[in-house]
Amino acid sequence: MSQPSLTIALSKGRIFKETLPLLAAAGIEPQDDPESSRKLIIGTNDPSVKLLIVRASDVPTYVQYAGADLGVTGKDVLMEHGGEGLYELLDLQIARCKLMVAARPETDLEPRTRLRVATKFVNCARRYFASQSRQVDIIKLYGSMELAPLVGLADAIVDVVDTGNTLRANGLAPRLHIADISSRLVVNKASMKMKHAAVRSLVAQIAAKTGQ
Ligand code: PRT
Ligand code: MG
Repeated sequence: MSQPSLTIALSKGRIFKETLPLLAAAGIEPQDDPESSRKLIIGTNDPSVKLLIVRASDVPTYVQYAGADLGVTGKDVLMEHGGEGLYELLDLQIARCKLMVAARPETDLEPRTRLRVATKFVNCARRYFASQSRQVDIIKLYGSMELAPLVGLADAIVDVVDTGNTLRANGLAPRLHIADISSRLVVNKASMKMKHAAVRSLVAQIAAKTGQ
């Protein structure tokens, strides 16, 4: 019997770049570079494995609905999505950053009125402040969150932070730590059953590379 095919959803940019050595450890080499190619389905040297190039925040959705068998996605994106329909298989320990509350250094984060928080991570933000027994007003944004406190749209933002340079360049500072973030290998629940051997073998080779 021929091997079942596997599709892996991932985003171009940092996740693609940092996933390449892990795929290589499993003997998988992409046939195109998503940075220069316009193809959304990229073949590999292994005829049974294809890569799907999707928006970072769409990876869990593709995997949930079996648009892809597997996916590589940040824990931030996974926390925001909720994780329905998929299993988290491995912490790939790549694309590390922190999910933080950031604001101007002088902003009182415990004001007498409700704090206004701008973010694309509305579920994460709501859960975090609820866990602190804080009522906040959440304003959904899709990008450039750092601008919101500068123009009075919000008191604070929730965003991922790596070096902190972007915050600093905009007069903001990381203030409250929500979670340490790294990318995860996720699998569709049905694919885990139907393609168990192929998924297991891929996971074992990647796990060996990450030292797990
Ligand atoms: O860009 P797009 O809107 O399509 O999606 P995305 O921004 O979610 O995708 P991408 O590829 O930028 O990030 C994918 C994943 O990488 C995220 O989900 C995180 O898990 C992880 N990651 C790691 C980061 C960063 N580090 C990071 N620094 N994601 C985003 N950033 C942003 C940060 O918010 C800031 O705006 O990069 C900018 C530079 O960060 P500093 O702190 O080094 O200045
Ligand atoms: Mg980005």
